[in-house]
Amino acid sequence: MRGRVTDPVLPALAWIGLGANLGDARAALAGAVQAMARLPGTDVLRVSSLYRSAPVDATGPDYLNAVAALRTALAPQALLQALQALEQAAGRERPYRNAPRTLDLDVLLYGDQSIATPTLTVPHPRLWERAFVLRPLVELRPGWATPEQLQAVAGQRIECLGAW
Ligand code: A4P
Ligand code: MG
Repeated sequence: MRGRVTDPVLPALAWIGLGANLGDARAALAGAVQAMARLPGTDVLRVSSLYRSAPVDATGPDYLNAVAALRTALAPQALLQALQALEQAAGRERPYRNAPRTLDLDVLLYGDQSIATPTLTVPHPRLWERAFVLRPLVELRPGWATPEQLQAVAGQRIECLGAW
């Protein structure tokens, strides 16, 4: 039977944004990469360099950020739930919006899907406003963002720390 046209082709290529600015952020991000590789039907294909970035629309310590490319047989909502379980396991608390966090895992892109549900919006709606997303994404996918898009976030402080 033919699927609906909106059904994703599985496995799909999903791009995940990783961030943390509480506790041992580097260990949290490295642990998340290992944990994502253990998710059902999921391979971690590539991981960007580690980046240190100033909080955007937020307060608190500098963040560590990175982007990972997954090949996954998890459907988008199942992937989101799996990532949220990893956030919880890392001690994530949500006292207020954009609060400092031990681990944040956002679905940036999922294949070529556009998803707008109450719990999942893909592409991530603030992706293009954030150097901490665009810089590592473009490291893995050169040319994915236009020079104008990169210029728009050039005022945000971010430093590539290189290999993990
Ligand atoms: N949700 C909807 N779409 C998605 C998606 N594509 N991926 C829903 C993940 N979650 C998605 O998320 C809140 C709700 O968004 C979830 O229940 C989910 O159903 P959350 O993880 O509890 O909170 P959040 O990540 O703070 O929310 P949000 O709105 O994604 O925050 P932003 O806009 O990503 O901002 N500065 C630096 N330098 N580095 C950072 O990593 N992060 C933020 C968070 C702010 N400033 C930052 C950084
Ligand atoms: Mg999040």
